[in-house]
Amino acid sequence: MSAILESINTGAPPATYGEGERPPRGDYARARADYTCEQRHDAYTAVDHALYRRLHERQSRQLEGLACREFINAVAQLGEPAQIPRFDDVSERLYRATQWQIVAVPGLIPEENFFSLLSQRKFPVTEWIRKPEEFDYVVEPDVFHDLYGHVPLLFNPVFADYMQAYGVGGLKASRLEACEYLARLYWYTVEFGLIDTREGLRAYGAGILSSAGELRHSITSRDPQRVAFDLQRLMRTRYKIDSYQTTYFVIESFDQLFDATAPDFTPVYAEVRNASTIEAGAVLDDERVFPPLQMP
Ligand code: HBI
Ligand code: FE
Repeated sequence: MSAILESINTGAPPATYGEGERPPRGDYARARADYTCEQRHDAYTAVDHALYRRLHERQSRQLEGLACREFINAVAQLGEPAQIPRFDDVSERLYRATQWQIVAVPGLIPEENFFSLLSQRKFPVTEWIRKPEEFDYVVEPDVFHDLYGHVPLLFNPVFADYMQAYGVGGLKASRLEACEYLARLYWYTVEFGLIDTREGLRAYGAGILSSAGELRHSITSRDPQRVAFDLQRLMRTRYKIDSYQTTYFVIESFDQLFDATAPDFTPVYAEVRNASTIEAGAVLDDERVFPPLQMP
């Protein structure tokens, strides 16, 4: 877990931060007990709005043939990118579609609070936006990553139910000391998941869909391994937080993802605990791997 998240989870800033890491951004003093806060829309500057628009337009130009259809169909629900959307406006449309809403948070929040919000069909969206010099990469999730990367798929009923089930599972995992396994599940599905469609491989993970470079890389590069989704195998697999992924897990459908995570995880945690950890980028003998997509 990153030092930033560590500091938020324990409430005390760690003695030292990894290089490039610094105290969490965002104004936590304004947050309520559940870590939500008001979106101060008037506080955004013209530079912030222009940056959001540039990020949105750059990403939207390259979705066709790389992002899953469900994502492409729902991006327009965020509203025109002329400025950073008002979360309440997006929530109105989202609630009508899948009874989800988005809530503003100052940044990364403790896992318990994160799981609790998801279990209530509330998606936490970071209020602040990166600086122009962070156009290509920002260490912590900002409003563009959370809003553009995560929110469109919450308009898909099956994925929306998966996200709530994930939150419910997370609250149980906290008691079972299995947050690390659930963090891997979040990472390899919600953040960096791929889906196999009739038209070929497509991205559905927010970390890919909000990244200028990783979207094409995840689908067409020969470097990473693309492995068929298997819950236990996934939970055994480490991930990298500061470079493109070397392993992606591929689902057949959002139904498969939801069904795989519907049963109680306790037996799965026991199997994972007794099995060896798998390094990112490794391929096991008998597993199905997917070739990269040949782009025209
Ligand atoms: N907080 N705001 C926010 N957004 C996240 O994506 C997030 C978080 N806290 C914890 C967390 N993600 C990860 O530990 C998940 O794997 C639970
Ligand atoms: Fe995210």
